[in-house]
Amino acid sequence: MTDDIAALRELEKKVLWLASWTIHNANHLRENDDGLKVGGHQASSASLATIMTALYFAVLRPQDRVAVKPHASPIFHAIQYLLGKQTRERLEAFRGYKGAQSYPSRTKDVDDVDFSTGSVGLGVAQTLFSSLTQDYVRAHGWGLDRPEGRMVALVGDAELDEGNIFEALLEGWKQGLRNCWWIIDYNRQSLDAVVREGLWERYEQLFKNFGWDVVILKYGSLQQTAFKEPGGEKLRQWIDNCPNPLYSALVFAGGAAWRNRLNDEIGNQGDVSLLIDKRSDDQLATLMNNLGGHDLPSLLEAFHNADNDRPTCFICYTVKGFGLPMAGHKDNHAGLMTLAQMETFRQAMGVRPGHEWDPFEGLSMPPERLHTFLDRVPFAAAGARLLQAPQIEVPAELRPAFQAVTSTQTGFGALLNDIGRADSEFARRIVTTSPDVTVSTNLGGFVNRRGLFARQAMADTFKSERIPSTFNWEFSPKGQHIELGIAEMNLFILLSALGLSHSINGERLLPVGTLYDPFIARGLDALNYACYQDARFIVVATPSGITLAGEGGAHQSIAEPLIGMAQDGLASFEPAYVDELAVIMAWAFAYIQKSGGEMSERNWLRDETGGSVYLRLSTRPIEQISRAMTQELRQQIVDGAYWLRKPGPNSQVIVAYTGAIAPEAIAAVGLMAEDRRDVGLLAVTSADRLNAGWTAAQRARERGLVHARSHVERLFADVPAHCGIVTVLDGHPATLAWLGAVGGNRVRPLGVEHFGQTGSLADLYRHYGIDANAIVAAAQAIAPGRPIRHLKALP
Ligand SMILES: Cc1ncc(C[n+]2csc(CCOP(=O)(O)OP(=O)(O)O)c2C)c(N)n1
Ligand SMILES: [Mg+2]
Repeated sequence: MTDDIAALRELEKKVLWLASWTIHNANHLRENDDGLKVGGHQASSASLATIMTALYFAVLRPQDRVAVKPHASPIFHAIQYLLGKQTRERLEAFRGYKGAQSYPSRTKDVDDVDFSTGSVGLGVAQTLFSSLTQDYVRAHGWGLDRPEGRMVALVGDAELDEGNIFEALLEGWKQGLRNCWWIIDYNRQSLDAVVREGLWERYEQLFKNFGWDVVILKYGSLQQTAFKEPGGEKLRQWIDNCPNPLYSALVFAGGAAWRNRLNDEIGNQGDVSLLIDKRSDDQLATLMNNLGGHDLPSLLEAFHNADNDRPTCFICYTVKGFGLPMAGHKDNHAGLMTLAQMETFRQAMGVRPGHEWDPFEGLSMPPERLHTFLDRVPFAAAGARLLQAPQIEVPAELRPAFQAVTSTQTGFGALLNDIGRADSEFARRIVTTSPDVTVSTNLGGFVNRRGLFARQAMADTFKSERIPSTFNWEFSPKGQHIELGIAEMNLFILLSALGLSHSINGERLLPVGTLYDPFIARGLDALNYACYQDARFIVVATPSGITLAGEGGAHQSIAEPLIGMAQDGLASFEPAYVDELAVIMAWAFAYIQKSGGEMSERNWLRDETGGSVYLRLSTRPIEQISRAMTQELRQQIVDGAYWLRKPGPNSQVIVAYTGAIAPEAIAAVGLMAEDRRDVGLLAVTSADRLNAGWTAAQRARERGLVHARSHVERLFADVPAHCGIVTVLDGHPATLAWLGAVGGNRVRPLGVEHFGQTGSLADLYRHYGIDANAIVAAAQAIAPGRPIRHLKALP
């Protein structure tokens, strides 16, 4: 153990050096003419150097997973470099093209990042939901050949201002969270300032209230020894009473300043003056900086003592910028060391010029011993950390029975209910979740069949009391639905955790989450985060748009189709008919499992690379089309559009519609058939994929692949240039407005731009200009000809 501590002390020093050098190199030394010198790393990283040294080199096991505080990325990469998982080239290119990423990234870094971080608060919650996911997987009897891991978040103290952390905390308590550590880097500084006094007490109470153990590491071992000296108790009291800004200021000012201040305030109190006097300025500074979070023995003891599966919060007192000249300064967040400061630091670290990247340069322990130590680090013992899981076979077709008049939301419920009926591996791997809208998004049928998940079984009291109820609300370890509280942030972070199970647990899940479409915005950053990490899931957003009529403007979504188009890693669909939905869902369950493939030249989409899927559905019952599903139609639905009525060669106008306003589009085409030639009707099932294919095909042509054609270009191949296009959807009109640019046609995009309100469907469609009449009026405006007889005067 003594030997271990000695090696860890050496590595702590080395990690701090390498991280500081990486940042310095990126900001001062590398050829960089864009003038973008951004800090926010140096001081923040140094704050966690000791804690991360203790964790990665001594405490963590291969099965443990970590979300590293975003700005501690250089420390993380330095540790991986010492463990042989990161290259010097990438460290030299830190923050540069193809270099180590500024914030740890699962997909862009090569050194086995468990969870990406960047937008503060999200990585923290991700560990909690990953722990629940691990419980889910194991309770279903999967992955039992692997040891159970612990999910660990390294948390900035100001990061705890993010509300999503508390939303997660409450959910964790409800779900019986285990195996989760949150280690708070309590440096009492945020980006701009010093945090409020006494925050730790609030945190302590809060975490205890939610059933967590709380361990406070305030004083380091040097301080604890000093407190036992005569006068030591007075020193402790002084430390306890010292306001955060003053402590930070004195850390920055150094030993002489500590001496003056301590002498002024407690120096006349007998024994304590001796305690101060017998130390040099440097020794005094070392003592006062020796907070728990910078003391290896205290950290190791605390971590090793927490040898159980209880959720535990460690509040570790630290100094932001520890060991660097900017330590403690309130402005240090973006602080960079000057060339002169780095030179002094280099000398103090015993690093010779030209040997800055040598792993053991300047250390006093012989390299062989350090090698031997590193070879035995438990964390690195089990090889690659990103796991794989085989794909689950998905039925080629889903064929639910549905009514002649029905909605996509009802169809979705019927589809999942059908899947839930079968005893297949496919059905077993599906896990559904919803933030308190399970019943109102039609997941109830599936949940009735497959049950709710909880580690401990819980009977449905209504059922046991024999009170009739439509829904069977029984919890068991075999259940396949995770019921969440209302917080949409939690939905997306849980989907992120479930959707990474193949990589984290080596066991694939097929997650399906539901919520109301407008509330996507509520969890949007978490959705973006899930996609950024390449988590795989299907999110079903229903109901949507002003089609929600009577519910009014607070529940009617407008911008979501644009989110669906713009969100990377998410293929978005808005089908009008249930047979389309069935095709899309069968495709989606396979798509979320794909990885690594090339872009397809067929449609210029990344179908073989895979991603997540967003389905925007509706509660509006519409008359279904009775038709056979052909292979060709199936493919076109998935590619994004098909002709419901193919325009002739002399077509004057085309109506392109998406989603639940299909009946209005069909009616409009009928109304103008006598007065405009060859009217076409394009059913757009995915504006997102249609647009993405078009963009990619253009890019391919610009690179010389002259024959590249996207699906939409093929659809429009015979449309004459004079033909006008009216686009329409229950969402923002920009979603389809670009269609005019494909073949250079005039376009009039209809949709919803302003907050909705209550009313009947007819009232609202008329008011917002997406009813049949508005479509006809738009067609008349852009496709001149004789007056369209059926056009009524618009109100
Ligand atoms: C959601 C989000 N908002 C703002 C930021 C910008 N930001 C990065 S770090 C930071 C302050 C972090 O303070 P703390 O968590 O205490 O970390 P420290 O740097 O003190 O270690 C802020 C505001 C961010 N990364 N994410
Ligand atoms: Mg802080």
